[in-house]
Amino acid sequence: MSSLALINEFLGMPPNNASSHGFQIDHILEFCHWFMGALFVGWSVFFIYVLIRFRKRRQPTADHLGVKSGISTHLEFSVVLIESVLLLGFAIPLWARRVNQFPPGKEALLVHMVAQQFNFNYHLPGPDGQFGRRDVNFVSNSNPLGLDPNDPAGKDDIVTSGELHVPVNRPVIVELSSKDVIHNYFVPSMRIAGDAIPGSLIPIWFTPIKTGTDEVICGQLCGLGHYGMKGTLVVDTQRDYEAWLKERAELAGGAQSTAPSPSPGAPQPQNKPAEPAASPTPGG
Ligand SMILES: [Cu+2]
Repeated sequence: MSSLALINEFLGMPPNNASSHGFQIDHILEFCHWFMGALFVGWSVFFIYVLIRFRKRRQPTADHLGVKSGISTHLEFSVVLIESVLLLGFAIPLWARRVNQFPPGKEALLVHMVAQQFNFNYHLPGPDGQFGRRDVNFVSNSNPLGLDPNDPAGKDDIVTSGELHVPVNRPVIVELSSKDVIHNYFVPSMRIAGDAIPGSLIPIWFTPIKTGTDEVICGQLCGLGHYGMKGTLVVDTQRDYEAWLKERAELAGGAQSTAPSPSPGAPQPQNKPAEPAASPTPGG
């Protein structure tokens, strides 16, 4: 289940699958690649055969009747049949489970991720489980997500940049949005990716099954610094995760007192602030 098929390894899939659903993605990729490989070889052989069999020297005039046997019809029908089974039997149900069957709100950890050129920012609700209001007018260098300093729900919120910690074996829902252009939140080892689009909230979810450090990369060409848009996802044991959370909460508590005043001229494009009510699974 955890070892990667030869063809996936050959095609550059990261071998370490660290999420509970990842093996399903690996299986379907493996099957598709073998099937496409077989089609490629089959059609190539047929193409070369036709070039030789119907060369000008042997076949000076065209045959206007063409092929009479039904083999090609049967072959093409089989290809369509296998592709339909792949699509309707595997790909669409797997996709539907990813986008429709979210884990219940209480069970899952909900995190907001707001991308920007060229970084991943995270907004965590803090001990009260409620996300504070975000507004583009509050965005500044020291307040990258524009947390409203007057909102009591945001007092204990945690904002981090670049690195996110999550506990192992607990579903994580990450709600994606962006401050500037379209980015993509891609965690190859979790076999998950989702676009981060200004003005939209797009939830993705996964359940980490291995502790360790995983790479997060931006999967959309988002500007000159795109190549360097990387982050870190650290999967901790429950104890380590709580220790990290406590440490971040203490840091956030210290930063609250220096919350900046609103700067209406902040050079930020429009970004719909994330309302906890708009989330599919309100935190807490
Ligand atoms: Cu990006």
